[in-house]
Order: sequence, then structure tokens, then C-alpha cells
Amino acid sequence: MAILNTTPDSFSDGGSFFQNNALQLDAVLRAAEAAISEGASILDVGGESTRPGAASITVQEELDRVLPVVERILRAFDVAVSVDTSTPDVMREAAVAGVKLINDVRALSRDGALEAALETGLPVCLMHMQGSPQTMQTNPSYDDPVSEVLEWLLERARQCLAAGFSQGQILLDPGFGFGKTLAHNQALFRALPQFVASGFPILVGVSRKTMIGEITGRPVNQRDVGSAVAAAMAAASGAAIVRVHDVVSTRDALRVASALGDPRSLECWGSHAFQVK
Ligand code: 8Y4
Repeated sequence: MAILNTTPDSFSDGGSFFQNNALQLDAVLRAAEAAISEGASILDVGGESTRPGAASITVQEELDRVLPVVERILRAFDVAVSVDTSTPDVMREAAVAGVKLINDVRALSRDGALEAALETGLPVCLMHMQGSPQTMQTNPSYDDPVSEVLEWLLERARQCLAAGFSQGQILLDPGFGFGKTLAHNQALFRALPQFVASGFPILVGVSRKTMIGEITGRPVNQRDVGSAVAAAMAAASGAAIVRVHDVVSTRDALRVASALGDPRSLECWGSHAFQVK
């Protein structure tokens, strides 16, 4: 899954798709084409920044950012698009436009989001976050991060199943960096096989995040090697989808790990892969 950010204040790319506060659709289209040619099978399109301190936007602003991008991509390319949103109207409109997956960092917690997502019939990725984007990194605290995050996700999945979602429509995500210290992220990463054992496809997003910066000592524009290593390790642990900025380095890391890794531990590669087409 390649990240296509349409927010003007995106931390990782400095909002490169914006000029004079206007979204440059052609630049987004070129980035989409590049990611596809590099081997991405899903493009994740989002319009709302979850960066702490990011300005909140209206539903209309989010629709105006996300929908033209989704529509242009799906008109131009044969690729699966996921929509990174917590907003019911954006879920509905993106579904009409043809997205294949709803990626909600708030796990359908906004008013009306669960109902809206259910009505679309699409699969949803439920991500764990402690607190809100504004406050999540202030003082993240857990007695046992692994059991707390896993139990929370399983409870949320049960609620979605009770509301009418089917088993195959739910993906889970530990939410790396969302209300977690490096130690919490490390514990969760090492426990990925436990998350995989839940039977739900697991999505992992660590690309260019602070945890990669803390481990490598590198600024955000130099974290692709670290991110690719983490992506390959997540896949080797059975993650079904890795959400990444740099598709080229990720694909290389996945290929090398798969070719040189222990075939017994790698047998599961692909068996967990989530089919979006
Ligand atoms: C540098 C680069 C620093 C990126 C921070 C970031 C996830 C996600 C995000 C994730 C799922 C981000 C939308 C945060 N992270 N969706 N979204 N899982 N499912 N920060 O981990 O990339 S945005």
C-alpha cells in the first residue's frame, strides 16, 4: 500500500502536492502512476492530517481533497484505492467513486462512521490509537501494550461483526506511533505474530515514522532504508499489507527477505495477503 497524501501539511513530504494552497492534481496523478509502476497494489488516499497540531478541516474540504484524486486515479489506472478517512460522508462518496477499502485510524468511532462504512459493503481497516491525534503522544501509557491493543482491536472487531460486518471485511492495525512510545512500538512489533494469529488480516504502517527516526537517528527524509527493513520484518511476521512511502525500497526489501529467508518461516508469505481486486 503506497501512501498518497493530499494534505498541505503532510509531515513526510512537506505537502509537495500543494502550490499556493491548491492541490496539484497532475502531480498526484504522476505520483500514483510512479507508485503503481514501482509495484504498489493499493494506493491510500487521505485528506485529513493526523499530525499533532494539524488544523482540523471541514467535511467539505476533505471531500474536495479526496474525491477528485480518487476519481482521477480510478479513471486513469487499474489499481485498488483505499480511502484514509474517519468521516462518514467521505466513506460514502469514496465508495461510490470505487474505492476498495476504508482505512480509518479512528476505527469507525466517529458518529455515523460504523453505519456509513457498513452501508458501503467495503472492507475496513480498524486501527488502534490511544487518545486523539492532538494528545496521543503527550504521555502514552499502558500496563501491557500488547494485550491492551490486541484486546481493544478484537473488541472493536466484535462490535463490527455484531453490527453486520462479515469476518472477511475486517482488517486490524496496531497503529504504530498513535499514542505509543518507542518501547510500546517495539513490544507491538515483536508481537505481530500474535496479531496475525487473530485470523484477521493485519496492516502495518511504520514508514518514515518517529520510531524509525528514534532507532536510526535520522530525519524524516532519510528513513526509507529503516522503513524498508521494518516492512520486510512485518511481512515475515505475517502482516497482510504494509503501508509505505517508498515503494521501490520496500519491494526490494520484501523480495530479498523472501528469497533469502528461512523458507519455513516464509511459507506463510502471501497466504495472509489481503486481496483487494
Ligand atoms: C513520518 C511519516 C512521520 C508518516 C509520521 C507519519 C497509519 C495510517 C497513518 C497506520 C493505518 C503517518 C493514515 C501517520 N498511519 N493508517 N495512517 N496505519 N492503517 N505518520 O499506521 O504516516 S498517518
